Amino acid sequence: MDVKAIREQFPILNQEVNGHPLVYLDSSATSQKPLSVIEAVNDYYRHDNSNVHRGVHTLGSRATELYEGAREKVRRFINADSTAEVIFNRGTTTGINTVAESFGLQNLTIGDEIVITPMEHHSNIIPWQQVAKKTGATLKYMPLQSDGTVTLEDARDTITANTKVVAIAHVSNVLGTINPVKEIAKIAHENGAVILVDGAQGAPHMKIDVKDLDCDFYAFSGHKMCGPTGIGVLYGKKEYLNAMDPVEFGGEMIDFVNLYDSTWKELPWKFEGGTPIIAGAIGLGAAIDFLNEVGMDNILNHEKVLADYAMKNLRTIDDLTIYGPENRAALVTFNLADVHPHDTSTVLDSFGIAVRAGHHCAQPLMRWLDVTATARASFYLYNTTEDIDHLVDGLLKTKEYFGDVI
Ligand code: 7TS
Repeated sequence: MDVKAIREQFPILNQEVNGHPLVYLDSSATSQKPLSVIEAVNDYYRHDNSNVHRGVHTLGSRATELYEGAREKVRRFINADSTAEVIFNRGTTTGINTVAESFGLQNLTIGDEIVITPMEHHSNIIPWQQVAKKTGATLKYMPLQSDGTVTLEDARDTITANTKVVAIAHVSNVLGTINPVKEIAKIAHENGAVILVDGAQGAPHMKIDVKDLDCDFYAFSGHKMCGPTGIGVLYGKKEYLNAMDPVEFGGEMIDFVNLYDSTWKELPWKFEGGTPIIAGAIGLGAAIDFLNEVGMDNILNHEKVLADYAMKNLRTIDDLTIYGPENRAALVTFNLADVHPHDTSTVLDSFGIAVRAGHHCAQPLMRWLDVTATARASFYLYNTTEDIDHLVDGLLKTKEYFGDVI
């Protein structure tokens, strides 16, 4: 993989921040965008902007073709059977909320169980808390091992015949844990439950085959995979999506509207009420073209090298606590002695190094780790081992700066 050539596709990376070349290590929060994505959105607004699925004028047809063409690109990217199973929305959060509000409220009742893990992002906790409150179902947590992994044995113990939904992150945005979602899907199905995979940190970094994983739902966000903000995807198996009620009602999603009753369009439009995120979907299509050109396997291999290099080198820093398992995705969450992670990230920023600090929308996991917050460096296809050298150097300087605290 020619990382230098890849970096040239990302104009934002070519700048100085606080007098230093930018070292962007916050791709788990949002990735940067290549020129082809920026241009696809620009071209759409310059030449083709129109609403979709309405009227018959030329711009409308072009916009519809581009929008539906992007859906086909997503279908191929995740190997779904049909574009009917690819719903465009605002992102992972919206996808999980759709499944919770629709499938969850329709199918769960007292005595049923929802199984999640303590490593989930708030987006994959709160919707299920709400379903549990509204239906009387019980929310259960699979335990975590001390390194922040789940075992299949624990999955088998936690998922029972009463479990109706299992919802789990493909990859933890804090620990970098890569969960065995294919095996957990099998356990869920053996118990008659459906499985939703939160793919926010999975889809950007590895080849996703929803048929091979055999997950019933897979939610992800365009902005973390080189696409624009505001666009996301919910994949769902047709048999479930067909039986689910829409959660947003209005234009675009209806077939017939009578005075007191209405009927819905077929999939996937039933779940796309209102004017959709047209430019976002087109941008996501361009992002998928870009990722395919680089190759998802190449991206994964590159990130594995970065993750190993980061672990090896960060470990040489005394007083740095690293959280999560050895075998991990390309992100490292840490704390430097008693220095508050906000202070660590502020000092790093003064050297042009962008990392995220805080609870990472995973407060239950912070409690499990027994910390209030952490700092996190996360990597993507445009990062290099030199970026990690800068991070290590920056942390050593941070340590020096806060010497009296440490
Ligand atoms: N699930 C996981 C595992 C995530 O990492 C995130 C975002 C979401 C869901 C929500 O995605 P959204 O696009 O709907 O907001 N994670 C992060 C992060 O780690 N730092 O900023 C956002």
